[in-house]
Amino acid sequence: MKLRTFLTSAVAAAAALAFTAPAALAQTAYKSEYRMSLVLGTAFPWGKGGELWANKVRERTQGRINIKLYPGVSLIQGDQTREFSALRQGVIDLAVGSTINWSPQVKALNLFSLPFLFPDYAAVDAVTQGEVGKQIFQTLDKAGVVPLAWGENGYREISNSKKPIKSPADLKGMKIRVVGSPLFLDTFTALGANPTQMSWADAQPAMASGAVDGQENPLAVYMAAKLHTVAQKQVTMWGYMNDPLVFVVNKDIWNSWTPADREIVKQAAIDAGKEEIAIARKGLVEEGKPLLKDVAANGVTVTELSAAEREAFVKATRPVVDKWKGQIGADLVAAAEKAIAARKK
Ligand code: X2X
Repeated sequence: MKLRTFLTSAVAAAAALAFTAPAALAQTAYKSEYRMSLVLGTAFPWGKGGELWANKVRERTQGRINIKLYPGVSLIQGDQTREFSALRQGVIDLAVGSTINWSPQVKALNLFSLPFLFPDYAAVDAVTQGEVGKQIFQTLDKAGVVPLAWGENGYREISNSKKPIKSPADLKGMKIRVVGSPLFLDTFTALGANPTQMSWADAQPAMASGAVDGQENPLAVYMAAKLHTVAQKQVTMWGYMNDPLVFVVNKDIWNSWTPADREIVKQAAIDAGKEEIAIARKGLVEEGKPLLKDVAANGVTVTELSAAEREAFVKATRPVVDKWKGQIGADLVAAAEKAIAARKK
């Protein structure tokens, strides 16, 4: 081809491309596989939620959008605190992620980690499914991801290998594994414990070896991970915080999809989120909380607190709530408190 002919056709091709409708362009940019990050796999409600989402998207797009699951946050070598940055940077295409793990990057998400702010599931729903939830989604959007739906890891209960925890005094000096979020260090320090941050991947060997005495996670996680086999024979139901999950997509990936496909992915996230929340609450919302019996059946002592016993934990952690309100946003915390007070029980 002569140079002139080549240039002419190159210009023509560029012009044709420029006039192609954006939707058609986006179509050509679809990847053969999209990568979804998860901390916990499909043995857990969390991973199940990711799987439900991926399957619905594959079916409803007739395979145009094909999502592969990467549990154990394997796309970022198991370091769950890097998940949010990796999502923004495009190392991760989609995620079902914990508000705790993203809270160092998105301060508003610390709302859910404020100790004893959410007394029950109705309180959680009043916040996530209401105006405050929308506001948090706007914050996430500004932070560089596309949030689509809420899910739930669950109410985090404390376990340990030593003794029943009934008061802050029982926690004194106990080495407790916590997630990589500064608010957790404050909470457990206020309770007189000795908190130590580590990833979930490192936590289980640390429990097995006795390097840590205890941890806190939802009972569904405790059961699926069989934490009674790593010396965690004491569980206290204190319901100090609920850990919502968020279904999100990387912005560039989102923009590469047609509006119709975006709608499918969003609706699939909402549907999967609802199903996932029901799975996460299974055994805890029915009469007599049957999950507690399943836990006890493994030779575990399950301690339930009286209102007065629980109040001692609330009181001890009050300064943590006061300290963090400003960082989270006093208005946001006040709006959440108002929504909780007005909830339908
Ligand atoms: O690390 C944890 O404790 C876990 C699995 O619950 C989270 O990712 C927040």
